[in-house]
Amino acid sequence: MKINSKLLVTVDTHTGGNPTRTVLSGIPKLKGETIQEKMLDMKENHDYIRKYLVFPPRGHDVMSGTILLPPLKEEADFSVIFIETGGYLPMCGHDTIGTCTALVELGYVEVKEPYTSVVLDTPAGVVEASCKVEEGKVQEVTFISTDSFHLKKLYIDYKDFKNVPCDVAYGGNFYGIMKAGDLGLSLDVSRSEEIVDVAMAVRDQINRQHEVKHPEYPFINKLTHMEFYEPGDVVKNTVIVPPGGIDRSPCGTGTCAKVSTLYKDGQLDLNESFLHESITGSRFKAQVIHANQEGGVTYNKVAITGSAWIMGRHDLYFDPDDPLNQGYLL
Ligand code: PYC
Repeated sequence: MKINSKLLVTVDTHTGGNPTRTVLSGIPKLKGETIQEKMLDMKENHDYIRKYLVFPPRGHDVMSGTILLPPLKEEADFSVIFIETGGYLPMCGHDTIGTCTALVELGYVEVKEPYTSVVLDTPAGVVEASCKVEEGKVQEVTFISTDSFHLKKLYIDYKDFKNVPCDVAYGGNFYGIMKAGDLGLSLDVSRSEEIVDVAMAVRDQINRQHEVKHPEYPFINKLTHMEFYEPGDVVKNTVIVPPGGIDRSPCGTGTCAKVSTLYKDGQLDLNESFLHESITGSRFKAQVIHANQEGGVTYNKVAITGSAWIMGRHDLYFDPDDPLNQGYLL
């Protein structure tokens, strides 16, 4: 190995089938006093690292990960930047569950049984996670979301489908939530290409025609993810992540957006349990645990519970002479 190669050490987990590559070391010093500023510095000056980590040949279309940094807030154990093939996320639920599982099982935080607390400073705000631990193994992780809310209801014309309802809700990212059947879709793995194509077309149309803006964070200013669902006792969902992949998990922030919508519509009570099932059959449990009205918007704290598994560790060498060292996305 060349002496000038950089070494990035990662631990890889999956949460309900969706991967998280947690970067433990090897990241250059990022500029900024806050995690939002550091995320921006990484985006503007070190984006090659994200591409290197999540694009093929080291990643794939739904690869995502976390960059762990020393805590920038007193109450936090770590500050975290979330990355995926589409860019940077203010917050990610399946990554939170995956990273917390890795931090506890590998002893990066003080482990207490039966519950170990991990506090993450994320670009969307501070997230508290409680990990249920038995004999050193994390059974499940429950995290409390940053403020989640329903932004607006739209009615979309898409091809032959007219006046189709779409709830735009925020759970750490903005989601456009639509009933799959309203767009002639079913949440069947064999139709995944069609699901992705429709989702990205509808999302881009909404962004062209409507303003989607976080009231507090100016950098969260468009609809990034779509969420199709099929109703039932257990709601089946599929989140389509940019630039066009299907989340294998039920999607943590997407589930926060969904329960905020149900709560606003009076279809879910405070502390009522809600089950969300992904296209692969993996499940997250959710409940709105606190709701606060402000300026006509109901801001919710949502508790999300799910499980993750450690798959392995990587010593990844970044070779500056490798012509494909930033990977490629077809
Ligand atoms: O679990 O919040 C989530 C998430 C966002 C994008 C992919 N997964």
